[in-house]
Amino acid sequence: MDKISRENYQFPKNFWWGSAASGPQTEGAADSDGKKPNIYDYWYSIEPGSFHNEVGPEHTSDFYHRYKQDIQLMKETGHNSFRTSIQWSRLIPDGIGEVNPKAVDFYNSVIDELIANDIEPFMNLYHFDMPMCMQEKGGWESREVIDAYVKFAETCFRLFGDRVKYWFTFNEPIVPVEAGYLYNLHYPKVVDFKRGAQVAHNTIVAHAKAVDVFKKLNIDGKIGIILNLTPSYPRSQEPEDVKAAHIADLFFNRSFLDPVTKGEYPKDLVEILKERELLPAVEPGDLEVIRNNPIDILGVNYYQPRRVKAKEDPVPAGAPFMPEHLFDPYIMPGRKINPHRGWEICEEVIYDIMMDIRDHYDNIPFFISENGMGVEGEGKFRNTEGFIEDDYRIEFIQEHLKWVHKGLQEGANCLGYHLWTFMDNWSWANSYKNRYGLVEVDLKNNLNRTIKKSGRWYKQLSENNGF
Ligand code: BGP
Repeated sequence: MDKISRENYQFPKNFWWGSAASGPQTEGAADSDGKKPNIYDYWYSIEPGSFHNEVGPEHTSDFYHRYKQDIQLMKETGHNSFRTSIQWSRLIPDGIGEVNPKAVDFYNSVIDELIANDIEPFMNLYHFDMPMCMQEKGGWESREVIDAYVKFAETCFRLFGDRVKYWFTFNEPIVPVEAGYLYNLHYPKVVDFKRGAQVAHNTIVAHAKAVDVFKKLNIDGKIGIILNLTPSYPRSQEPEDVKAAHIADLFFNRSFLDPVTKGEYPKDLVEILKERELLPAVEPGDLEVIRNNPIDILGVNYYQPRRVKAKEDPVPAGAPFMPEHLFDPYIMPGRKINPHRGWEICEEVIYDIMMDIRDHYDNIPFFISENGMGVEGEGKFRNTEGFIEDDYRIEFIQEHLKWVHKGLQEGANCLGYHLWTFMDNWSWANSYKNRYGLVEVDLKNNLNRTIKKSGRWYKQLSENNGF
């Protein structure tokens, strides 16, 4: 891997330094003050064993009650911006209809408290958390749910759009497709590519309609989407490997990136699906609303690349279609791995993403909306003063930021960097297994918060606007 090293790395004026989190992973109070279950609350109620150590989403980190203290900790760790999400199942507990006044109070207080502390609130509207009552109607497979989501989005814009200037319709919308409709990881655990494709298309329509409403309301702010980009690298430059990487990229990156930025699906992806009769149902007006509503700003979550090679393993006869019928995963010798998460760490890929956006996506404004390192058993790094010395996290951030810096120097339109995440939080089926925070949350001791070494370092990073 190339190495870059300079004496210091200065970032542009007003660069965003902060972190990302989500409502369902931090708020807790899952059945308090009128909130109704989302799919994770429900899934935990029927299958607690599917969650690491059987820790469910009912309390998470209790941000619902401790947000004031937490926002002070954000200040102490140098945040000038912070993303979280509004839980649909809290704001509109029945999915559609009545707005929950306690939820309005809560989100108003969070937004006001952030602003009072000079922290720009970024609000996301969907972080995998489908209200259970909407899942019962078919979730993203249902057109009724698209309409309900657009109403929910409009309600948020009207309630909070006077103060929130950065809006995001979805976080990683491909994850519910992969986890819930392809790979049997998360509820509803369907394994059916065509249904997954329908979920993907309907999500994109819901996104575009929400952007449309936002524009029509003339809100003074920007709207976008947050995508997890996992660039595909071929094993070699042999044409078959290169083609495999291109196909993987179509499925896992460009399926969402192209429609939300360029207003249309990649033609070769449509061809691949058409040939196999896997195209989702498209209603009149869908392609138009997608075409007419490109985003203002893109959030890029970057964790790991995807490495692929030409298909070698035969596909069992009659097996239902999966994208992996068109390429094989490739384990690159010598790759660097985060053993706790099993994800490759390859810092320079963040630069490749920046160049791709510059060169192929009109250099649209974007920011790194998530990047981070989950580590299990961090308690062993606690020092005698009682805080965790997570030097590996500081190094992880620095090594990525060096490449972000290079991308900026070469003209990428990157506006900031948000770490995943502010404090250790609950993470779907992994619960609290891997810790990502700048701030430790002590599950054994009243959820006490303690700033880690990385949190102290992050404050300097932000104050110096570089390192
Ligand atoms: C992203 C999600 C987050 C968070 C993060 C870390 O995909 O947006 O919600 O979970 O990944 O992943 P994990 O907690 O599964 O290790």
